[in-house]
Amino acid sequence: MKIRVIQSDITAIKVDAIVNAANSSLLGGSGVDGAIHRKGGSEILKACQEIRNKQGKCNVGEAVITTAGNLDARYVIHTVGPVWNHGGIEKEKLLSECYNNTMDLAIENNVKSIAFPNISTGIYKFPKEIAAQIAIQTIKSFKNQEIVKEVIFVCFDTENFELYNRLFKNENNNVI
Ligand code: AR6
Repeated sequence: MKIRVIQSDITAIKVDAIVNAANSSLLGGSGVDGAIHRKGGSEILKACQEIRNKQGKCNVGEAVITTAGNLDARYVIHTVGPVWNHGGIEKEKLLSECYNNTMDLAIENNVKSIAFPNISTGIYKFPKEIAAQIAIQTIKSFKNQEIVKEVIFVCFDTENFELYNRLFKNENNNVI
């Protein structure tokens, strides 16, 4: 499994699955969620509404999969990050669960390439460095599976991009 870090708008990436930093309603919002629904079109919202009708809200740390609508991907995997709100170990575990549950769904759906935004580091105010460490550590725990071949961390803001690059550089490799 290769891991890459890029700075981009996630809606412009061509991968099997694009990950959305959603909220529990699954009905859209601002930030990356707004961008994905805007560019992906109404098919994504319709699929989210169908999931809502079946299972109700999506809990923090959980993930659901839908069509990617007009995006250049097969799927969008929506996961709900924790709001930092003073933080704590429970919040850190929930953020890790977002990456875990998203990867589990990707594997179940034979996703070969997947692009993650920096979940919870925008409106939900998770400290970027802690979030990046959790993201990288959790993704690395999937290094022995053989379905997902490429994980791309798509950083939107320069602070996250520089942070991810520093964390990978410190380890002296960005490929596992
Ligand atoms: N492509 C990639 N990353 C982006 C994009 C984009 N187009 N736009 C923003 N980001 P946020 P959260 C980055 O706020 O903190 C929504 O309203 C952004 O720089 O989108 O998990 C949901 O509905 C930041 O690093 O998500 C929820 O209510 C990262 O994406 C709430 O926001 C996450 O920022 C979720 O908050």
